[in-house]
Amino acid sequence: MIARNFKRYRLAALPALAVLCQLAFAQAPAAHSDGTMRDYQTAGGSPLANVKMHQDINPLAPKMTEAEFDKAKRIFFERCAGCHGVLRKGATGKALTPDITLDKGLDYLKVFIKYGSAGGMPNWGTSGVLSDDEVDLMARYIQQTPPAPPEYGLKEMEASWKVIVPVDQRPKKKMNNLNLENLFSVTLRDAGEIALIDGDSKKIVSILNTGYAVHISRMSASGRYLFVIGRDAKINLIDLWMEKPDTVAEIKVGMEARSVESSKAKGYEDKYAIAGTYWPPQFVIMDGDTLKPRKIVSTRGMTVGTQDYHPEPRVAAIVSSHFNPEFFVNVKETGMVYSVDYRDLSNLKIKMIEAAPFLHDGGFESSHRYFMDAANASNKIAVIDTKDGKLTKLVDVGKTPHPGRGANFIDPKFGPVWATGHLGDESISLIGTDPKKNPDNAWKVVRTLKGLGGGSLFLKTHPKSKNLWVDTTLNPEPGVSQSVAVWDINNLEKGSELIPIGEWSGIKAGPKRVVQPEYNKAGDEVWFSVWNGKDQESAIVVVDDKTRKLKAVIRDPKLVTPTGKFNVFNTQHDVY
Ligand code: DHE
Repeated sequence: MIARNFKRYRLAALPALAVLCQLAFAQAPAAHSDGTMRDYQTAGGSPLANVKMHQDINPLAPKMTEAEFDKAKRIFFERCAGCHGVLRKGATGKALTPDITLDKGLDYLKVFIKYGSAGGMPNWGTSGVLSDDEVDLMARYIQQTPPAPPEYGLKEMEASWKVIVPVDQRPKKKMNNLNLENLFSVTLRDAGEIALIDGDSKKIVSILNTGYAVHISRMSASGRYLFVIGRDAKINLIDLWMEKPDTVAEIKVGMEARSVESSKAKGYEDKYAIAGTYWPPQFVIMDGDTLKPRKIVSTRGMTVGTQDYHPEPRVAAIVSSHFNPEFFVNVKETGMVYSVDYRDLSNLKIKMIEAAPFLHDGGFESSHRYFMDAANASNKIAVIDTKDGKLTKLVDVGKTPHPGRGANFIDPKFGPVWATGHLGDESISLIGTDPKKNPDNAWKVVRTLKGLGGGSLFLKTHPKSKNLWVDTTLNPEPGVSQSVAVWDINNLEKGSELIPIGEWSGIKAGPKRVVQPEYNKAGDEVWFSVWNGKDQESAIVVVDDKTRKLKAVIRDPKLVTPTGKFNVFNTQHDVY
């Protein structure tokens, strides 16, 4: 019965996207069986009698073997911690501590895990990611006292740190014939690799091993070094000047991470790198050419507004100021942006800028002065002035903004704008960004476009383009998630055109979710990932930006689950 009720709430089957859950436990079914839980806990004659059991300090926690506990712990950290937090105290997903979960009971939890919810909890069971046994395992696991993962400090970082090619043995000049400025670093998510693809020939130059479920790539100021970070917090430093670009140093900076960036201020080009971790909640500043860890800073502290202590404020996006020798670090749960002055690491100066929880992703507006920073569950964009180091404005936008780095263009009516799409609704908010010449429009939503639907992850344009491209990767409708919408920025009233990128890929099977537009250096091509399951074929579809017609399809068995694509020049110079 409960199961039937839940079917109407469930999300469509989007297995690989399930990591992007937003709000777990949003819709609560009333019934659950205390009896089931009791029977479960007191079951006699169990075949587990001789098996080593996990000991929970709470006697009400359902029984688990040690092996089950370890397996569930691994699944939790891989699939669930991203939304519910490592300590299960809640983040973008609801808290899952035993005081809550024991009360909900096993049946309730199983249904929720299996079918998901309209609030954004993925349907782990019906999408085929978890078997019924695993759903049962996870429902028992989240009633246990959360195991605290270990801390991870300088000793652990240094133990993992490897300089594979010392600086003095690296090339003194570029040793290959690649057009580096038009090279793309492509995340091969489930392979734990990146593909370097030549933007001119569309050929794969090489595939490099990186961290687990690799997440983003960022460029050093000079355009020589590429930084890639995995969810396991492993960073690869890749030297693009080598005859065959390869990893020259690596380090693991924690247990779970999403962000890496490098110093871009004048006089500090390529000097430092910074990485933020989800666990432990901290960031580390490293030498830019070797990744030697220099300074670790914890982000545990008080939340903005209520000033309650948060034990696990994760580090999300980090941007590097173009004005001052400073990094701007999103401390997600406390809703603070730290501006970290890296001039003197021994006497580190950090300014804590109050924004709003839960800070996730964002990018610069076109002058590169203001960091447009999405506080996703607050439905706000925090405008951070990176020159003066303060909050300029909190702008209300649609439900759960998710801009990636956003899109900058000139709105014919309102002047320069920066745009974000939303996970939670179909709107695209355009915010005025020119306080000097268009002060009346600055830091306001001046226009709202109607996209294809909710579930948008990324949008993009280019200074040379007249198009705004918006994906809807997480939309439950396959026709929508496999397409993108494109607007003429000089005629926004006309509405969007739907481009069937998934179909254009020529791939027949699979969910073919289309994700993340990215331009080439010239700004005349836009690349999309057609993201299929790990064992299915995926592709990259290249569209001629002017004609909006198909230009090329990159298909190769080595392109396993391509997602993010990072053009070297655009990433290096924050062009988007
Ligand atoms: Fe991302 C950027 C966190 C799931 C693809 N992602 C980011 C950033 C953060 C983040 C904090 C900003 C980094 C920066 O700018 O320094 N992402 C998270 C999560 O916590 C989340 C929701 C869940 C998780 O378990 O990781 C998550 N992200 C995903 C995906 O499932 C995506 C779609 C596919 C994938 O490759 O894993 C995905 N995230 C991306 C991409 C960017 C990104 C492509 C960079 C966008 C850009 O243009 O800069």
